[in-house]
Amino acid sequence: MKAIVKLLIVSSVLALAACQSSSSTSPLLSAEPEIDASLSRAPRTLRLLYSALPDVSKSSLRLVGPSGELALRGLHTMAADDLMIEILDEVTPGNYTVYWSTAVGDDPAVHEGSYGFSYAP
Ligand SMILES: [Cu+2]
Repeated sequence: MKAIVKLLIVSSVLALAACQSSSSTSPLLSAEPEIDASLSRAPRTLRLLYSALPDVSKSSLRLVGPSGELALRGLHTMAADDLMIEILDEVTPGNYTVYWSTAVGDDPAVHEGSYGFSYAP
């Protein structure tokens, strides 16, 4: 009985470890505005920080808010393992989702993901 429980614990720990080391792990580390942030001031830029330098030519950012997709301009990297872009449209109160895709470092694989933040002045 106890041996079976131990075996189950060991195998689930191994499954977790395998999952964390897989290449499908998101390279996104953090963002400005922060992931899931509740903002009281409207952001004017988005900056996403990755585990290695993004390839801008393989990257895209989209920002979708309460009235649809916002116009963005000037996707670039500050050469600090980041992507950055200016928000052209007015950020009105509500919930926002940032959609990103990129390839980082020497890995040609394109990763993508999304996260949210909210703005209430
Ligand atoms: Cu910049």
